[in-house]
Amino acid sequence: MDIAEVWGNRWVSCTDSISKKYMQVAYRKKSLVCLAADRSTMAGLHQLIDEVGEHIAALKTHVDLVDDWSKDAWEVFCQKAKKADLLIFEDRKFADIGKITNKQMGGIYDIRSWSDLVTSHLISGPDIVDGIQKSWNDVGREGGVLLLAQMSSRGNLLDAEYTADVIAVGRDHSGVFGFIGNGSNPNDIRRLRKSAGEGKMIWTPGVNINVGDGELGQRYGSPEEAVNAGSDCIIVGSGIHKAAEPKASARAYADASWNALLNR
Ligand code: 5BU
Repeated sequence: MDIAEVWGNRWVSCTDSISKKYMQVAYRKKSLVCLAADRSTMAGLHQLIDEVGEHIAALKTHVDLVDDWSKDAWEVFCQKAKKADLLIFEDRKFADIGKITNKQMGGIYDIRSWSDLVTSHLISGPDIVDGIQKSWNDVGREGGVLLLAQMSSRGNLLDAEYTADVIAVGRDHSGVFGFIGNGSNPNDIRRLRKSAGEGKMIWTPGVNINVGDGELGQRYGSPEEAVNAGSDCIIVGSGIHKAAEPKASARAYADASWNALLNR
């Protein structure tokens, strides 16, 4: 099957360059997996790319949880991620007003200089997206914003009305790459896909082969069901980085997500 057949409507409707890039990487690697690389040392992070890089399409980071972070070490790490054909996604969950978020893309971590994607809440209004886009623009780079339309954690306050408001802004905004959906619940994903239409990505955390409740309010749904319901990328953390054999586990998530896409 060629790439247009594999991705179907999404290939036709998601025309921005980062969506196309993601779909191409996923197609090359036969994997719709974004690894949530939640390790707190640089060595642990390097080890993850070495072990599972070939089975994942994107790498999600929390740059502020790395104990031995330094600017130089991070640069080397990002180069390694690019060499491994990975999109780099900082899950920063911005929430401030546009002009402050614009500055927070710089600062000590300088997220604008290495991220291809970032997450953002829309609680402060639509200018946050423009603030983020301006920061990439300032350094001559391109990036995409994933808006939190839903979350995977128990008791979160993103209700159906809020989700609809986020979609209404994000659907037609060229700076919005797509939406974060609740990977733990296929019905939530299905509803989100229905109102978001075909023209935006839906990426879903809260995915694990062992479904059910996780640590501290996290919830998990199955990789196949998430993709069947309309997710374009499953975000998997501990299911891979805490597995006894991360490589075999990454492979299993890649196969599950890829086969589900082919069936979809
Ligand atoms: P886990 O180990 O697969 O539970 O890791 C999930 C990751 O996804 C972790 O980095 C979270 O910050 C991230 N996440 C999430 O779990 N749920 C959400 O709604 C959002 C992000 Br948004």
